[in-house]
Amino acid sequence: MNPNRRTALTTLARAAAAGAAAAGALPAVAQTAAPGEPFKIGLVLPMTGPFASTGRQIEAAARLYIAQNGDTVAGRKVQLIVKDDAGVADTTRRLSQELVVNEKVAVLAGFGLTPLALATAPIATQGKTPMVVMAAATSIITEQSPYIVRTGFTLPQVTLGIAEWAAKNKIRKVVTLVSDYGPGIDAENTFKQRFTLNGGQIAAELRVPLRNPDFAPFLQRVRDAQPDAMFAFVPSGVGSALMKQFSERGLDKAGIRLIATGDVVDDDILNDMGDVAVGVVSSHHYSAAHPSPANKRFVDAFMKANNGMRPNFMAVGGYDGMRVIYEAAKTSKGAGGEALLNAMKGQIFESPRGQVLIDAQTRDIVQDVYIRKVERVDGKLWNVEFDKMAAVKDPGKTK
Ligand code: VNL
Repeated sequence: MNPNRRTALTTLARAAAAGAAAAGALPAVAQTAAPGEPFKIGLVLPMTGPFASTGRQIEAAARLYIAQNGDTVAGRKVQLIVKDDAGVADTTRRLSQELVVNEKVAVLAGFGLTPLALATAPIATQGKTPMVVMAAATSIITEQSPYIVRTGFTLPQVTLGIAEWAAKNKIRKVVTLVSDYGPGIDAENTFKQRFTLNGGQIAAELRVPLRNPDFAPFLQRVRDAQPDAMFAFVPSGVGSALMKQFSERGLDKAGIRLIATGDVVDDDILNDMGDVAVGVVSSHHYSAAHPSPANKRFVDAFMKANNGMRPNFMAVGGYDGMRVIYEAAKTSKGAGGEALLNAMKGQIFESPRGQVLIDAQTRDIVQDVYIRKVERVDGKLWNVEFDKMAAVKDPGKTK
């Protein structure tokens, strides 16, 4: 038996035991909807505002999943309720509360950014409602409620790969530049730890505001430090602005390489970045160019259903999140609450990104992380995978 699968199965068995113990400890709640009532999924996303691309990708993926797998599960009609939080945490929390209290959703899902997920965690706990985090990627999120399950990724998980790659590829001195909030700090810390452990040197650590960032003064500082490379993390959608300024300020001409997490060379915007992106090496859990039949089917169907829009890693987090919800609903026979949550734990399946596991102890995703390089293939830019770290857990969880 493949060792990953063995670990996964052991984990699964332990989860079953943990689930049984937890069920005894918690007060019973009426979570079983009467037959004939819809199975409601509350999808809370930034559909407007600076992070609307994340909402657009996840909603499209959720709708694709339903179109492909049917709109009934466990004999109940699936009702997807999409709410726009515009990327504002107070709004996310209010909308989630309404979904739980008024709509009596079986599950909350979405959560485009870390502050939005953190604001909602107490609602999941109080409402005993499973909360599937499809996008937000700061390590600590899953620890904020026992009802949270994550189907996206974490920044420490995907940053290890590029830190290792850099140290092995003649990059000695690096400046880090990250968005100044949870996932950026996670990326900065992980990169620094792993890169210096392998003999690398960090010349400066720069943190750029999340909202309306002006990269110019920061890039000037990078230039002045004359590193071999700049390591960057910015959230999905923001990479184009960073990339443009990087070349306008002449950093590439000054011989400074750009290395990053895959968020920077996001498939949603990569093809419009132009030649400056060619050659950028990054590490991430998903590339639309991932060469598997399952991914090819996913990318083709997604593009066909969405006017040629290419799916990015957010779409995959949303698509797999729906899969986790559907399969759990089948196991729980349409019941919500604890039964639905427990049936999410330990799921193992082939995602468009490759094999994944929802770790039953941490409720976080375990997955392969790929090292990729931007290349022009048939006139289009793609993140072409050339190496991988297998079955990576969020290293943040071992602290
Ligand atoms: C987060 C992390 C958001 C990575 C992202 O894009 C991202 C987050 C909106 O946790 O806030 O690419």
